[in-house]
Amino acid sequence: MLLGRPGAGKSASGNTILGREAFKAECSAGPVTKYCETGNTVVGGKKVTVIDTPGFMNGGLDSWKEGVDTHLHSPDHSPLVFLLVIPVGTFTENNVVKHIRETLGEEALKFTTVLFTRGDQLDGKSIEIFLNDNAHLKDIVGSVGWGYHAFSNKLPANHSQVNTLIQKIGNLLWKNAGYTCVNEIEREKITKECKMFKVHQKKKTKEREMFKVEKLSEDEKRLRDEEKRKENIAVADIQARCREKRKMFYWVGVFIIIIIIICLALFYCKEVLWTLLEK
Ligand SMILES: Nc1nc2c(ncn2[C@@H]2O[C@H](COP(=O)(O)OP(=O)(O)O)[C@@H](O)[C@H]2O)c(=O)[nH]1
Ligand SMILES: [Mg+2]
Repeated sequence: MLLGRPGAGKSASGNTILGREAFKAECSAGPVTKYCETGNTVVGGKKVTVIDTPGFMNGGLDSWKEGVDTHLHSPDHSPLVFLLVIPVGTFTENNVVKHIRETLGEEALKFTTVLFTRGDQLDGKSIEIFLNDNAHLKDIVGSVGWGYHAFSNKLPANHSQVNTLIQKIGNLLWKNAGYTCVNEIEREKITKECKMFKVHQKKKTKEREMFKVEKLSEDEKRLRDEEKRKENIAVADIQARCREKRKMFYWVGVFIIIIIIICLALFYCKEVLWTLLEK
């Protein structure tokens, strides 16, 4: 995992190790890499996963720590080795070691190598002579467990620099098994968290499925109610129309009966009416 300040050359170093432009590396005032990214390759027959990080932010989000957690929480994770990337000629790396120590514990420094970048800017000076002249950087190198290495990312064709680094890391892993977590208690805590996370995931999936079934039956019920309501309205409508028709037939019947009665009355009373009129 590549650590260091933004602009130190982490992404460029990742690309040099991978032998391709896997990560975006460019000169910028702010951090170019926003999240942890990984790339895989095989060097000297060894599978290597490079994790590029946004690096140390001044008072910002330490997403590189999230990257460490994600890696350690992933099943079958391989041990981690940290490459503390520092460009030669930088004198502002005061707190990097303190930062690693405070975030991951002293143990993490055991699995750290300082990776000097911009080796091409040493003007022919060897990295050893450069370090001898710089007490502060010498202190940093002295604080980490696995020395230093220099890269010239502007000379990616120089594979020997990558091979030497991987060999160095291979020795480190072989001897110390790498940074898996701070201690046994921490290891147990992570395993527990991992289990809890899985249980939580299962519970969430179950809840989601239940919710889906409930929602489905709720939708079905709503549909059925709606159909029933429409049916009731239609029936009520038909009944109302029938009632209207019955009423109309009733009054027409009454009217016809009255007319018949009047006609019959006129027919039977016509004699009487005639005599009355003749008189
Ligand atoms: N000359 C030279 N420039 C480099 C070297 N390594 C990185 N750089 C440049 O430094 C700038 C920042 O590099 P980058 O990898 O993006 O830094 P990061 O923020 O730490 O990932 C880019 O312009 C790189 O080309 C190197 O070894 N030599
Ligand atoms: Mg970067």
